[in-house]
Amino acid sequence: MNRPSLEGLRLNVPADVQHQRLVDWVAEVAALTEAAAVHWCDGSAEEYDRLCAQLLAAGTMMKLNPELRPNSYLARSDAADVARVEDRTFICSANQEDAGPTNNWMAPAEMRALLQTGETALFRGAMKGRTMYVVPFSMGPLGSHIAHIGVELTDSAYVAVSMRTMTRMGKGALDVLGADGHFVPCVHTVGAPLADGQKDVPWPCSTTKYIVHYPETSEIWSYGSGYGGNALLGKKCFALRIASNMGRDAVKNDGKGWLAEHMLILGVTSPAGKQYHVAAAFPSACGKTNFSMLVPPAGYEGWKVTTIGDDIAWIKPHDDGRLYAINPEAGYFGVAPGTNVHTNPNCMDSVRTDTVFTNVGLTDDGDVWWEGMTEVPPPHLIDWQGKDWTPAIAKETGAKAAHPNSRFTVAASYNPALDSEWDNPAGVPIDAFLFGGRRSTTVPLVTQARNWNEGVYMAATMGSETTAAITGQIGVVRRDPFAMIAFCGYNMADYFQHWLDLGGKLAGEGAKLPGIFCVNWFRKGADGQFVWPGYGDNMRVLEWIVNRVEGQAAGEDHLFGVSPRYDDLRWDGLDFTREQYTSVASLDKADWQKELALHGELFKTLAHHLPAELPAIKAQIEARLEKA
Ligand code: SAT
Ligand code: MN
Repeated sequence: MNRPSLEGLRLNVPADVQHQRLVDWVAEVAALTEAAAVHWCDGSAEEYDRLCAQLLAAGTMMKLNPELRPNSYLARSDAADVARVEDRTFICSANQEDAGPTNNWMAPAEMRALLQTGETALFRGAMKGRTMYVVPFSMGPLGSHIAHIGVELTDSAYVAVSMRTMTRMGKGALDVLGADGHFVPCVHTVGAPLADGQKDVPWPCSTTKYIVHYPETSEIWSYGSGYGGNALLGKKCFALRIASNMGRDAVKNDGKGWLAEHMLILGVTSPAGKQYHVAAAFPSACGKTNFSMLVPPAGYEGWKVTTIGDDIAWIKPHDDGRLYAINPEAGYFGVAPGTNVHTNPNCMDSVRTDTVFTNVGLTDDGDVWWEGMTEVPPPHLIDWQGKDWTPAIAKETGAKAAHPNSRFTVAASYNPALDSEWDNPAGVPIDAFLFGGRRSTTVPLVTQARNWNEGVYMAATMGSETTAAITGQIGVVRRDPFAMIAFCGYNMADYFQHWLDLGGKLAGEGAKLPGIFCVNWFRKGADGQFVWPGYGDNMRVLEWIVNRVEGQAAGEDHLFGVSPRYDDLRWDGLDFTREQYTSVASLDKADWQKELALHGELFKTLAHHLPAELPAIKAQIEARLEKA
């Protein structure tokens, strides 16, 4: 095979790589970025250890006390590179209309000039002085018919080690690719080239950031950030923005297509031993990881919840008429603050060893700590910015030990609640979809849609109070349809249509569709405190949901769907009064008038392609509200 050799740069292509297109592309990007060296990742443990040692030497990571947190590291990012940058994220489809009104758009040629082809293009020379890592990965079980391969070229060793945890990375993915397999090309640079002899900083990044997707060619180009979804390109960029396009485009081939969703997947087994699968969409930092690892409360002996995935689901119709889901990821990049032995014991177990923590606090004995980990904070620690922190300092200045979007990165295999089928290439059949935002008012604890289209309406009009997972203002309600506002890689109105079409086609073939439910764990009382206990007690809602799927639970019809009355839920082991239930389950007429006006605003924004079914359902709800 032809092994191109760039002037002074060896491509170091492993002998068993047979994929000429891949090699040519690696050569092209190495030439463009003027990388100083190229390393092909094999995904081995030795390689992981070597890269971690390198990151220790560079000061990006430090080793935690091996007695307290074996084989684990703490990384601290640049203080300005701490979350996804939605205002710097672009969908560069040929026509702006295909990106739709909820995405930033730029014409592909214009963006390419800026990033790749122009004389001062940002990627030109962007990897000077750095090694370019070639990171082959599979999103989904190796060889699964639902899975897809990507290759990320990155100049960040932190990204390379994180990709090993978050995906099936290395030789296995290359083997699936073979000599001619399809892969999604993902190019990432921290955007901080090093001049000869220039000393590096612990967390290189740039103040200029571009997170760019070309849906027509399934390409991702990311510039300037080393953090999370900006840089681990298999996650939001590929598994949601590009994959949502792939799933919609597949309609042309098989008439149905598939779904790429911002959903956890869990298994729930009843005391009778029957297992159900639930896929649930919540915005970032609204408890997907906690819900996917739920431990049933006292009173629920015999029930078991197991994790298939905690963030993303790829869902495909199967010959038996059901929708099957895989988790395309292989690890968790979860929010640390608030995680503790009560809120998520399985997660605390998962991160006991072999974990990379980013932007949490460092205790004096070399362990990690974050807000909410223990009731009593340590008397002293080093905060996420490397500064002294004490409870007194925190009280005085409001300084956080851990950044609110600090994260742990750990392989799924460490999760004690991992479902035995989580790696099944065929996926698991979905019985119910849940959609939920963070709403202190208006939206009841749980509501079942009366049919598929009403469910699509619920998901499409979902709102949520913003969190620290994205840069920008926190706590303001924004519409977040399907929890996909930041992740749908094409026109949101067309995406609604895709959901409606898929349900319509499956129903037309006589399939029993999953039930669709809207949940809200976050209603607050007059005192500003959450009323619903949440976490393990969400099992009570989950029980009602699976019983509804079986046609065995009662509920009450209202303007929005069907919800349980107080006596339709089981309260064993919890002291939760009728009054408290009313305050999390009631529908207030004035609140709903305001809410429907906001639905109307969303529909106005999306008017151009909006499926007629949705305003029709809105009109029905309004008519019911009028009579209420
Ligand atoms: O940074 S990520 O996009 O990977 C995490 C999240 O916001 O859900
Ligand atoms: Mn997410």
